[in-house]
Amino acid sequence: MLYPQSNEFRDVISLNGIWGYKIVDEDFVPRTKSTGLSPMAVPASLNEIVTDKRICNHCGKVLYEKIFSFPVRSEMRYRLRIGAVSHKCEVYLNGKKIGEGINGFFPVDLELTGYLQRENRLSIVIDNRLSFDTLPVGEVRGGKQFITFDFYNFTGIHRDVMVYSLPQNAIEDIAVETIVDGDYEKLRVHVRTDCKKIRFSVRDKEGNVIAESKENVFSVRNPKLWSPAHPYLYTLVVETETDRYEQRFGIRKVEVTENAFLLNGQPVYFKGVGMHEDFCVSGKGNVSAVNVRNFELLKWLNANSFRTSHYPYSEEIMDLADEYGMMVIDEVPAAGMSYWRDREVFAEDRVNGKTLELHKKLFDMLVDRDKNHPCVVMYSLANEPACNEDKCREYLEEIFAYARSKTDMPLTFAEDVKYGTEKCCHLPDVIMMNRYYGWYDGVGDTDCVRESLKQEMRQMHLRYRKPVLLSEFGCDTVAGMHSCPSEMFTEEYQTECIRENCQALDETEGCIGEHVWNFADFKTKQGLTRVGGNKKGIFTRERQPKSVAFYLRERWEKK
Ligand code: GCB
Repeated sequence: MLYPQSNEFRDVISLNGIWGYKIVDEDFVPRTKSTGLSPMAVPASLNEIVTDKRICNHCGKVLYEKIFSFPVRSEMRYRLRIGAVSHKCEVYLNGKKIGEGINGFFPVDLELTGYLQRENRLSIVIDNRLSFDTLPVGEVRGGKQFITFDFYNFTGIHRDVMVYSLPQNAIEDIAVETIVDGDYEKLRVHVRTDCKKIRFSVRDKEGNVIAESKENVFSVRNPKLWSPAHPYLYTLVVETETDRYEQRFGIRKVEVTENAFLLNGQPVYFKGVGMHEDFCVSGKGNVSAVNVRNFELLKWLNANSFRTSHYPYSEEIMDLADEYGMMVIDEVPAAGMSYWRDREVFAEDRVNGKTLELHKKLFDMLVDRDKNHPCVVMYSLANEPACNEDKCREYLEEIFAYARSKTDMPLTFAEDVKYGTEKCCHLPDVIMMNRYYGWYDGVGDTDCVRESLKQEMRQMHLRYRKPVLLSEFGCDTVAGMHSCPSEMFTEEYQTECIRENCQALDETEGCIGEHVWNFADFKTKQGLTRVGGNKKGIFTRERQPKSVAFYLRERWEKK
């Protein structure tokens, strides 16, 4: 599915801005214009905006409505695109249901042709409840949402909403496959359209045409490769008699060996962070200013990568990652599959075959959405599933086999169970380990960090003969809190703990990188260990540095 674009054949109309919203009953259907709506911003999370606690904590359905009109041209096709709605939704136009969304982190893209009138009422009935039939998973208990994952379960329309027009016989999809062939790079372009006559051309960064073809397989001479140091991007222009689409792409090759992750044939070390789409007031809403600020800070840190923990991020973020040269570990929204504590989570009445089917579908949707981004160097299939459970092994074996049948890209998942009890590390190409030595493990003790971490990573690497990446480590830190000697929650402790972790990694064979948890402080559900959210950020939620940022900036400059 292509991102909407405007040119002489296509148009995009934004529906962002102020919508009306209200809480609605279970069986609500927006047949007629609703009354009693209050203003709400789109994109944004309503929980960060409202002042009424009941609305903030509402678990169930919410109506969002917007009236719009524009000059409809009879020769065009029209589609609606909602970048993301958390979590499920039913979409109505002028009282008629036109489709639904099944997950909070993917676009909902629906046909509008034939439904549009002079004035239109777009109604989106959001269901924010999580269950074992959704991803991430959760459970409604006594009318309240129970979750085990550690980020706030925001409700809202989180990404851009637009109506876009397409010509008849539009170009429906483009996939650019790059194949290294001596000094040339062969491109194989897969296009979905009803048109037979297609022309391809490739423009370099300066806009010069460097290749043209009527066939879908052709060469680019002496290509400039994409990498964090040189994030070179080309533009492929696909033209038919009635349509044109410009698809950005980059040429790069990724491989995994026993000890290394190779980008364009060279070992690369991942320096970066796990992140969240999270900001004050906007919540999970896509805000361009915040996105650009985040990338400026990543560059300032000398980072070269991040993981989209724990769900796919907006397309705007993926575009910026291509441009800024950030390698992305692109994660499916499979979180919450551990720490249920009472009994196993992989069970007939919990994470089961139905969850797996959804998981497969979402993997397909992720690859379909992100396939042309050179920044994506690896897909992550889950965060911290209970991989000490036998049924989890069976489940992950299935999802890994499925994903491998769909992509050649390296696959991974983040695991957090102690060496010796893990049952799933034979599956990924790279073993991502989330470890909190000096925090959850060795509370207040940074002396234990170095040896414990080194030993566990070495054991993992030797047993599975795969590269290992420390995908989460860190400690909660209240900005501005200090102590000498260092104590937990102070900036001194965070720097000390992270330094100890990093030094262990410098001495660990097969270690291909470090992702600090987290880029910035973020909102979570309330809990005894969360004072105003998770405070493991290198930056505050407002995006100002804590002391550890200066340590990492210096370390990563040299690394
Ligand atoms: C983890 C999770 C992450 C949490 C983090 C923490 O292992 O993957 O989602 O936020 O720990 O801070 O506890």
